[in-house]
Amino acid sequence: MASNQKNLSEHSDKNIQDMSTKQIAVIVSEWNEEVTESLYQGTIDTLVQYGVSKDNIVRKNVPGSFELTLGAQWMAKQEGIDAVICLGCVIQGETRHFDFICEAVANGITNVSLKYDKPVVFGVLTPNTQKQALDRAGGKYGNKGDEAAITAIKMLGF
Ligand code: DLZ
Repeated sequence: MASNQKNLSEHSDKNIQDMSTKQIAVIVSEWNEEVTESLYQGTIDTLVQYGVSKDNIVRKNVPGSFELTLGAQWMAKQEGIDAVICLGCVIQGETRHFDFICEAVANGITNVSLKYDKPVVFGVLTPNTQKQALDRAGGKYGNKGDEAAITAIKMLGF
């Protein structure tokens, strides 16, 4: 289902457990900062809403979405970290950069998750335009940051 048919901020409350002792790393790409800061805000609001302590959330920035994988690996290998959320926004341009970055991040994050046996969430928007990105970063289609947070929470309650 496309995200213009589902509000990214809506979710069921299944598989939600006590989150008060969970430690979550949130990695934020600095490219398309207006979008990624909104994703971050949505992520934090949802984590806190479901009982994650602000003191147990570690934020790290990376220059672009391509670097999310290594950032995720550095955080996932830390014993105290229970889940990692990766936030980025790759906007389709006129070159094949888009394809290379999206594929590398999707594969990279999957590998980190399997290697460290922890949820590593793909909170990366891949729109054609900045407007489509903003529509999904707190706009009319909700916030992918909310979705990323609830995904981490549900996987921790698996
Ligand atoms: C180079 C680049 C381009 C063209 N576009 C984006 C983008 O839309 N979103 C994003 O997060 N990062 C972009 N980058 C930067 C790459 O992710 C990466 O930081 C650089 O290629 C350096 O490795």
